[in-house]
Amino acid sequence: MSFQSATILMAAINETFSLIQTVEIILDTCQPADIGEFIVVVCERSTPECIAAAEQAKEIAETAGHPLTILWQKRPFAGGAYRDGIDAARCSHLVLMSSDLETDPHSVSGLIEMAKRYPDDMITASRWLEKAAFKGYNPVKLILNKVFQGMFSLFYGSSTTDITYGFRIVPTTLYQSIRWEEDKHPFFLESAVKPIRLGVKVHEIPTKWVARQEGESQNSFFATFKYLRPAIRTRFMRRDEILKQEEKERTKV
Ligand SMILES: Nc1nc2c(ncn2[C@@H]2O[C@H](COP(=O)(O)OP(=O)(O)OP(=O)(O)O)[C@@H](O)[C@H]2O)c(=O)[nH]1
Ligand SMILES: [Mg+2]
Repeated sequence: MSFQSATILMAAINETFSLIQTVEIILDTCQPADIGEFIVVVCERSTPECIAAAEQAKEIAETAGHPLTILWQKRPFAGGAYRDGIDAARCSHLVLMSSDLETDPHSVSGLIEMAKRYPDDMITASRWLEKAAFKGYNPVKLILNKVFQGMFSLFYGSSTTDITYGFRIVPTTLYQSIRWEEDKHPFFLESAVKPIRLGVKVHEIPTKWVARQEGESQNSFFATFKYLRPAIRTRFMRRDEILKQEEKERTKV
């Protein structure tokens, strides 16, 4: 497979200017031909200001010649939002990111460049490749994050340094062929470990993380521990348990 263009997928619940800036920075820093479409996933809990921002972002993107779909999610929670977006994506590659500026939109062009070089692989942005990449991260969570990263990469025999961070580019068909299970934030981990279990190669690019300036995270401190479940479950899953039924029939695994 080769890189044709990217679907930029982000969910939004309480973001306004962060969502608009995310779209604007991507339009400013990426080659226009590389951006096939934007999908912004919203739900009933998304604030009216957030919906208005999504509509404004749609106008900005479409004026620049890029379709932007505002998708009302059917599955619940953060994982459900991204899973609905994955089903709707139409480009060869998919960028998974947030709309709260905690996934630096300046890194999208770097992810796309790597996807052109390694179109069959997963390229993840990592906050652990350069010093002082975290700004405003809860110090206790930071230590926990480092410990989790070490544990998970050892457990999976993978050299990835930021397996819990939901900021990456993948071949769209890869994500569409996987049977996803997590509805909530642990989906961000599931969406890294299932491809790894399938033997997909991973490359990383460095990125910086700055705490959101508006709204609040939908993930509580204690919910972080729920990442352990998909991490442990997936480690022992067979390839045919990870893939959807129709994909199993197609590839006869
Ligand atoms: N549509 C939709 N978007 C959501 C939902 N929950 C979270 N989001 C969005 O998903 C993205 C990531 O969610 P956050 O709650 O910021 O989580 P996080 O930054 O990964 O979590 P922490 O770093 O652990 O705080 C943000 O852009 C949110 O707006 C949801 O239920 N529905
Ligand atoms: Mg966030």
